[in-house]
Amino acid sequence: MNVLLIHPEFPDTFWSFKHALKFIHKKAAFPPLGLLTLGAMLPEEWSKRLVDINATKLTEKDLAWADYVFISGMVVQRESARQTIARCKEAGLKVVAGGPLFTSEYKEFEDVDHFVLNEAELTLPPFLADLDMGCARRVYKTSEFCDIRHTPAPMWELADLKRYASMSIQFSRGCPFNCEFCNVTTLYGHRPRIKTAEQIIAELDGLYGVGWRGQVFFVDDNFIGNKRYLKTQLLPALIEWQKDKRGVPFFTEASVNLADDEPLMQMMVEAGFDTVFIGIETPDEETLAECNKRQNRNRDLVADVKRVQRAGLQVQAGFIVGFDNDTPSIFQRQIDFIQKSGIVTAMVGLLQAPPGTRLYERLKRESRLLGHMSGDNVDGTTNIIPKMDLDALHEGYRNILCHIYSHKHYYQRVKTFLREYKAPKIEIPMDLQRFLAFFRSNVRLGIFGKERFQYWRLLLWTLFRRPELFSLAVTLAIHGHHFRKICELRIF
Ligand code: B12
Repeated sequence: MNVLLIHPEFPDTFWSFKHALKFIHKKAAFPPLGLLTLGAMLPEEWSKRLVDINATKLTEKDLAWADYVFISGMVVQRESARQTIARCKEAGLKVVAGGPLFTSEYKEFEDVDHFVLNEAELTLPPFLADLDMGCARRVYKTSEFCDIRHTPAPMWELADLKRYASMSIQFSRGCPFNCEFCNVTTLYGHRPRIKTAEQIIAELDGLYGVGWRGQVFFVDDNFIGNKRYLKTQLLPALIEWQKDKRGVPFFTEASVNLADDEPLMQMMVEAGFDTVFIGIETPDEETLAECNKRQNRNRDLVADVKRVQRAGLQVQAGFIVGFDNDTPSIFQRQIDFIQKSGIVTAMVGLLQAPPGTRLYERLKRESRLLGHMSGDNVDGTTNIIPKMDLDALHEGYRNILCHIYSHKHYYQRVKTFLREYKAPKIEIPMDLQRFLAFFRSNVRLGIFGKERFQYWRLLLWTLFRRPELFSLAVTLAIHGHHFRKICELRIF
């Protein structure tokens, strides 16, 4: 059996990093971890090929080779998934679909032969058994959550690692919190399920063994969901692992209560973490109560962010406008918060209601739903009828993005951040590619870019004040270029 594992294309979005990837000659930011993991669960005797359309083309030769196609994706890849499925069906192939897009919207994909939904650890074995007996059903799904201590390590060898800017690895699934707008608990459960430290070390060894040097993203919904295990098992094992390795820094996602735990932050930094994505959402106390983001309440969130930065973790964060409680003053308050906290990568979106969330159910009851969400939470669209006038909301949203990603304010924010940030423990060594990226940024941003004045000023400032953060300053300047392109494309 010849199987093609296909990952549809991401549109040009905030998280695609397309305009930044050009500087480092990479095709995509992250590999499709779901498909690489699925590959390891399929029968060993099957021949497998990965086609990540973000990194390579799906050719006629691939289609002619295959007997079956296994396609994955998230909602934001909907359009490319549709086109790809149509192509595969035209080529006479059987299509099996799974992953978050299909788990959320499988009813809308009529051409797919089999849906193997939710976690493949649970739904794939019965599908494979039925397929073997020639009686495979159309839909396999479950409301249970699997024990990921039995999840196999991803088949890294299926991916051409050179095409990616970062690698991904997963330690846990699920989140102990219950924010009204988030579908993580529906999809992955409330009780964080974890892999063992041994599994993670084996996965990292696998990556290191195939030659990976560079960032590794722990794609957990909330990395600190089980602090005890982190402190006693995983982080000590990672600290040990790093001792004889070079150039593999980590980053992840966590809740803001990380800021309360100095020893935990220190251990994470010691283990090689240098960045963490945190859901801040809003600086407004009442709005935090509205969306049940209790872990963010009754805090000085700016001080929390600074504490995490000072510990040695760059904070990236998500923000949302369009909550019922929001008034027109929220736009300036979000801007002030983002600028003051020095959160360089600030993902600001309009409130959307993903199916399966408590928000979705509430707005359905209130007849305030408008069909599907786009899946891109930074494109200025929403699938809800907000309380605030929609034009005012759009205008305010546009103002936030125009402000925080304007040259002046973006570079100002980078500087605010670099002032606080404790330099990371692990450096990715300078190689030809990174040197060329520096050269390209000097030309594109420093000579032809409208930001050339701010660009050189930042580099000079960093050189004199924080020379150990120089390469990070260049990276952030390149990211700023990407974010501005996305803003220009969408809303300016
Ligand atoms: C890493 C990640 C990203 C990376 C993407 C990396 C990449 N190339 O895939 C980045 C940072 C780019 C990203 C961005 C976004 N993401 Co994201 N992301 C994740 C995250 C945290 C981990 C994904 C992962 O690798 N999981 C590990 C693998 C092993 O799990 P998996 O992919 O689900 O695969 C399992 C099953 O689904 C199944 N499976 C998967 N594929 C297939 C295929 C077949 C055929 C079969 C049988 C089974 C199967 O088997 C696997 C093993 O169980 C998930 C949350 C999560 N816990 O999964 C959100 C998640 C996928 N993201 C989500 C969203 C909404 C987004 C964003 C819109 C913004 C945001 N809020 O983060 C953007 C959109 C992207 C864009 N470009 O605009 C949603 C998707 C919802 C949906 N229904 O589609 C999720 C589920 C988080 C959430 N809160 O709901 N994301």
